[in-house]
Amino acid sequence: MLSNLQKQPADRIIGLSALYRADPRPEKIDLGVGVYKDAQGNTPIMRAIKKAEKQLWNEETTKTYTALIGDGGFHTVMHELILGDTVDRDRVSYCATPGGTGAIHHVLELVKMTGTGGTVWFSDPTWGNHLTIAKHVGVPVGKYGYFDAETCAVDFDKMMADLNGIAQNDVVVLHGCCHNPTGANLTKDQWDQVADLIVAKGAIPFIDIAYQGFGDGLIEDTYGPRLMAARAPQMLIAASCSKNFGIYRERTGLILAISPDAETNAITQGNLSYVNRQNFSFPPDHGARLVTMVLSDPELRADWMAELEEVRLGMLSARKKLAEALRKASNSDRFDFIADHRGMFSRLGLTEAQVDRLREEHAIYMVFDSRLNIAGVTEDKIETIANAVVSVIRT
Ligand code: PLP
Ligand code: TYF
Repeated sequence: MLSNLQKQPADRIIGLSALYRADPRPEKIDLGVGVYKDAQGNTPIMRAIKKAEKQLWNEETTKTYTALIGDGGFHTVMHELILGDTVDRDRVSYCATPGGTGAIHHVLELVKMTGTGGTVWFSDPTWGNHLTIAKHVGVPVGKYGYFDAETCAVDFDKMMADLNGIAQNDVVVLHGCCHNPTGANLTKDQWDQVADLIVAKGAIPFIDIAYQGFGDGLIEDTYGPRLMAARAPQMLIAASCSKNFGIYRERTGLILAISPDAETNAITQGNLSYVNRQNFSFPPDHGARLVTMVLSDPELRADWMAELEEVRLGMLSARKKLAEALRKASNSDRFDFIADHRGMFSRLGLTEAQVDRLREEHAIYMVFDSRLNIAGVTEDKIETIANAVVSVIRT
C-alpha cells in the first residue's frame, strides 16, 4: 500500500534552512525562513511570555481538555486584539487551531463544506502554503495580480481589474498586514476600494493575519481587517500568534468567522467545532493560555507591547539602513522600496540565478524568489549584504 505513494515536493523555505545549517562557512548569513531573530541571531522567548509561563506552572491545577473550539478567554482577548469593537460578538464564531496554518486549513475546509463551489482567490504571489493547502483541501483556486516586479510595489490597477472578475460567493484571501512574501502592502485608501469591491460582488473576504504588530503598529496593522469587518456581512479570519508572541512551536492560532446574523452564527460555530473534532478533537491549549494571560494582565500586556514595539522599530531601522546602504553601493534608487515595505519580508526583485549566486559565492541565504527576512539584517551585516547584492546584479 505505502509503496503506491508519490513523492511530494519539499517546502523550499524549510529546505533552505537545512542548507544553511549544513553550510560550514562561518560568515554565512540567514535571511531565509520567517522567524524573528535579535541582533545576536537568537529567537528569544518574549519577557511577558516567560513570566506568564512561570505563573502558569505555579497556578495551573489541571490539564483536562478545554472545549473543542478552545478556551473562551482566548477568543475574547483575540477578538479585542484584532477586531476591537468593530463587530458584535453575537455574529462572531471562534475556533482555536494549531497555529495560523491550522486556521487557514480549517477555514478552507469550512468554505468547502458550504458547498457553494466558490473560487478562493490568492494574491500573486502569496505564502506558498496557501496554495498547497487549498489544493490539498480541494477548493478551486484563482490568483489576482498584486505585485509589480518592476517597482516592487503593489500593482493596484491589476489587483482591482482581476478582483472585478470575481463572482458571488467567491472567497478573496488578503494578508491582514505585512504581506508575505513581498513586504508591499495596501494603503488605507486601497483597502477602502478593495472592501467596497468585495462587498459589491457578494464575495467573502478571508484575512490571514500572521504579523500583527510587525508593520505600522499593533492597532495600525488591523486597519484593513477592521475596515473589512465593519463593511462585509460575512468574513473569515485566520490569526497566528507564532510571530507576535514568539511562540512558534506552541502552535497557537485562531479562526474568527463573522456571519450575517446571530442565527447563522450559531450554525457557523457548530460547524467550526465539528471541523476541529474531525481533525484532532481538542486544540492545543498551552500557547493560547499564555496569550490570554499576557493580554488580560495589564502589566504583562504593557511589557509585551513594549517588547513587540522594540522588535518592530528594530526591523524598521534595518529597512532604512539597508535601503541606504544599497543606494550607496548601487549608486541608484532601485532598492529604495525596502524602506517603504513593512513587516518581516521584502522581495528584492532579483532573479533566481542571482539568489543562487548570493548563496554560493557570498554565503547569503534568501528565499529563491529573492525574499529576505529583514530581522536577519543586523547592523554588522548591512554593508556585506548590500555589497553582495550589488555584485550579483552587476556581473
Ligand atoms: N500566514 C502567513 C502569511 C505566514 O507567513 C505564516 C507563517 O508561518 C502563517 C500564516 C502561519 O504561521 P503559524 O502556523 O506558524 O502560526
Ligand atoms: O514564510 C515563512 O518563512 C514563515 C515560516 O512551510 C514558514 O511563514 C515557512 C514555511 C513553512 C511554514 C512556516
